Amino acid sequence: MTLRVGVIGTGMIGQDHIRRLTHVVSGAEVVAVNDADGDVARQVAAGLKNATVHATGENLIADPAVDAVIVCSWGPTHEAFVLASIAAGKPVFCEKPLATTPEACRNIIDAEVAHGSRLVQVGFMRRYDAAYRALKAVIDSGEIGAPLMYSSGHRNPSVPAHYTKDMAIVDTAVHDFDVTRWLLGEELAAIRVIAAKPNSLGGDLQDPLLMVVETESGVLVNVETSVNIRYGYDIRGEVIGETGTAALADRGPVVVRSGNRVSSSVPEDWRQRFIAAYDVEFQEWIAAVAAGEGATGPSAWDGYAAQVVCDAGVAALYSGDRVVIELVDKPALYARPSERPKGSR
Ligand code: NAD
Ligand code: ISE
Repeated sequence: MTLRVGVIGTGMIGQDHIRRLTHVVSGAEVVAVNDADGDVARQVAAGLKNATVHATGENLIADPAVDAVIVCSWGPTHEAFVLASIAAGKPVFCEKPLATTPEACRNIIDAEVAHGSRLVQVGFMRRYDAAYRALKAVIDSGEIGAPLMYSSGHRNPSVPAHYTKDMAIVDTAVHDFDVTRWLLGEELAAIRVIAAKPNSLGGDLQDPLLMVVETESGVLVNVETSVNIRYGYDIRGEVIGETGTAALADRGPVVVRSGNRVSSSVPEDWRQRFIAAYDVEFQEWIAAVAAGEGATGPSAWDGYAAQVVCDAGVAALYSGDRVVIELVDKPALYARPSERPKGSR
């Protein structure tokens, strides 16, 4: 059976996801689209076989021809679209952030808990990347002993003109916070943010930033964001364990030795670096929804936890203080499968 999906937000990532849903992954068809810019939505729909253009995201969610919703609009719009999808009882894949404040994320958690089973998945695609999965497998195997430190480098060649100072934390490092929680299997407990000597190519931005994060068990994590580094889109990760280390390997399928130099390629942007991860992310989401599971990937709790770290990070950036990260109690719905109470999904 083909899953009929509606996509809200047909900008950069919305179009990329529509391409993969239409031409790469199997089991889904984009039957409806919406964008605040109607011309963009109509242009995108023109490239699809049979997609309805809706005037609002709410109309798309209510459309009986739409089985599941994908939200790719700007962050501040996410809460309303995810809540409307839950109210309609439809599975919803929401690009990061789940919502732009911890309170808004909690509204989503409350609605999903009241619904009684998972419907929401957040677009933290790094969990589907082959290199990150291999890194997690090494950590979980115990081969390098207990993790003591983790280093996470997040480098963008440049960022758009509307990118503000806080975005290095809430738009960029949010991925590092999520993947750290996932790799280490624990919550983050405190954060400090230190601005380095500013990159002259970054205008008024405080770039690069160094974030020093402590996990609940005391693992020390450093997150570096450099968002004007020009040479390419480079994602680094290295775990220091008690008896060994494990790191994401350098990318590039080929290494060239020539003219007394060794070189390989660096991706241009997130679309190229994580192209396969996004494909796996959607293939697994489609399978879960088709199996009636609603969602099995990053949850509303994961979206909430990452957002609380972002909030604490922004406070730390402005105050210079070490800010403690405090989460509410985790609802049983988000316990790992083996920990879930019998009868719940
Ligand atoms: P974009 O600006 O290219 O596209 C966003 C689109 O949403 C625009 O076309 C805009 O008109 C539309 N929009 C805004 N408000 C709307 C509304 N109320 N209803 C319908 N449409 C509306 O931005 P983008 O780069 O595609 O980012 C979109 C989302 O995806 C953001 O939340 C961003 O953080 C996330 N994102 C995730 C990744 C990732 O690696 N997972 C990468 C890039 C972007
Ligand atoms: C963008 O929104 C993403 O999510 C990318 O993965 C990230 O690398 C980039 O910094 C963000 O702006």
